[in-house]
Amino acid sequence: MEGVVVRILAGVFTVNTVEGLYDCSVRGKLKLEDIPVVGDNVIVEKTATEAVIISILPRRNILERPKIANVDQMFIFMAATAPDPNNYLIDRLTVLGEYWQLGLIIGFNKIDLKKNELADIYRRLGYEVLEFSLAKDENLDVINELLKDKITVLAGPSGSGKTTLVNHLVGDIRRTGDVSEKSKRGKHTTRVVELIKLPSGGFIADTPGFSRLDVFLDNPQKLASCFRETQNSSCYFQNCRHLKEPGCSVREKMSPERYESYKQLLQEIEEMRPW
Ligand SMILES: Nc1nc2c(ncn2[C@@H]2O[C@H](COP(=O)(O)OP(=O)(O)OP(=O)(O)O)[C@@H](O)[C@H]2O)c(=O)[nH]1
Ligand SMILES: [Mg+2]
Ligand SMILES: [Zn+2]
Repeated sequence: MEGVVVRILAGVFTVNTVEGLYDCSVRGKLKLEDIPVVGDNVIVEKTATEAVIISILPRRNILERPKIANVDQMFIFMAATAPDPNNYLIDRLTVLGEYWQLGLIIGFNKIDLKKNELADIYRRLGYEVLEFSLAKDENLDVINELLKDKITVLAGPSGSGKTTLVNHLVGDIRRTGDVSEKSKRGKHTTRVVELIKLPSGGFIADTPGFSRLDVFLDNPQKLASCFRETQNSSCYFQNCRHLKEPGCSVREKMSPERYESYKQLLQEIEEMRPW
């Protein structure tokens, strides 16, 4: 029987199959080769007393942190305020998404509280951008349609409303957290990686991860190519870092806001692995 690993907790692998959810162990022989991760398509063998994962089907991709396989798209989930949106965080996540070749959706929740000003920057780049208020139940049809039959990871700051979205979509009561009055920041309420089955088909992962830039960019050209506005322009200079070189065509393609993020990311990556 085939299924998708939706949760791993204390050595128990929960697999979604056509017959429902099964708590499985992993066959010893398979463990020697590879351990299933959330999102894996696996073959489960069922006996009268237990269910065992006997093999893992080939992965289309695997994200490192949070560890999830076969991801189709990332839903960058921000709030118009509380917490305030931050274009560096969005850019960092779009870079991750482009690097992993995921589909990208950028959403701004809580527009009942404040008008959001960042949406147009990303619309101009050609991204799918949504603005909505979960408190007012707006735009859920559009979101449902975009998530249908896909594996989507939610990524965004604590308190933006990721779990609130999941609760709206599946009508399930998961813990949401208040945003602190004082700091206007969330409290990292969600802590485990789990795929949640959507009524319309597909899965969504409400993830606590994405705190680090886990991309293995071994040269600055690769970072620039993750800024989609530069994709059709190749820089004239070899090994250009697109910083001060006069006439650099890559730098010219980025807006000032995006270029600030590029410089910051470049610095971060260079500190991580100098070349
Ligand atoms: N005003 C307003 N508040 C909202 C809206 N959506 C969610 N909230 C509130 O925002 C707070 C945080 O929501 P959560 O869903 O817990 O946020 P989260 O992104 O899952 O946070 P972490 O799990 O900490 O990463 C809760 O008190 C929600 O009720 C909205 O559209 N408008
Ligand atoms: Mg949450
Ligand atoms: Zn250049």
